[in-house]
Amino acid sequence: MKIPRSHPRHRSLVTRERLVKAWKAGIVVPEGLIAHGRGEAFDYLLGEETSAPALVAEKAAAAFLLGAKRPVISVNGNVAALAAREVVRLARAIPARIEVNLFHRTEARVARIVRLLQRAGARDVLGPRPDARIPRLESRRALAHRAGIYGADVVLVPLEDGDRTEALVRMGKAVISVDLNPLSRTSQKATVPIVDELTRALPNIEKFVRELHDDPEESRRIARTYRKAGNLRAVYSFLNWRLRHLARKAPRRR
Ligand code: PTJ
Repeated sequence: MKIPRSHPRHRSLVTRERLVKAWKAGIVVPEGLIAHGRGEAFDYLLGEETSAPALVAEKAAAAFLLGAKRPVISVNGNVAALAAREVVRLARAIPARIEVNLFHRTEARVARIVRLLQRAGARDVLGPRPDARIPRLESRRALAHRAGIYGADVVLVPLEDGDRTEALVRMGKAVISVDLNPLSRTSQKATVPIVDELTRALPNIEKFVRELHDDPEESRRIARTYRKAGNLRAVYSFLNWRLRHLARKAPRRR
């Protein structure tokens, strides 16, 4: 479907079309379309812009990734469809490994997502033939690589489900999430929850990675002084401010 450029929701409609196309191509699962709708609803409330607290979390994420010995970026269907290029650019800047890890795992879909990432410039993508299991995780998301998520010290998990975030934290890893829902179990359980839209968050993290690359001392300071509870409180305050602002702007009578 051709979406007119003049449509006030052009970007949102294009993104939706992209996901539907990716669903038809066997990259995204139908559940991924539902997840996207949920994300969009939160993005409306957040004003469809990166908030100041999200920016703080993105800088902290960059610092954690730069301080890691074995950083890994986990990719699922939605992430591949919306941000394959952004993932590859970020992985190169850190540098980090990329692993395809799916909740609704089939080997055919893993292979398709690996190919998509390769077309976006990725090399040595992990995902097929996993050789480890994340303990106490029943879903097929438990299948992982020793050279990737299983052995990582810092894992970036965009659009995650809470179970795996919790399981990875239990393994002693620092988990960075990207999830527009500040109330999700993922946002609650992650070490560094980023409440922002994926395609805004990844380039922001990359920008901070490039800025902090040559300043390890500042990077360490940022990671040390980051406070998750305070940051999430700031996200709630921002939402509160947004809603009050909208209430003030709303017409009093017809
Ligand atoms: O490809 P698979 O098989 O691994 O499955 C991927 C999905 C996304 C279906 C799976 O991980 C899943 O079920 O996720 P959830 O539990 O629905 O959580 C997805 C979260 O991502 C929700 O809390 C949404 O608010 C959020 N979200 C959706 N789209 C975006 C987003 N957050 C940031 N940016 C988005 N574009």
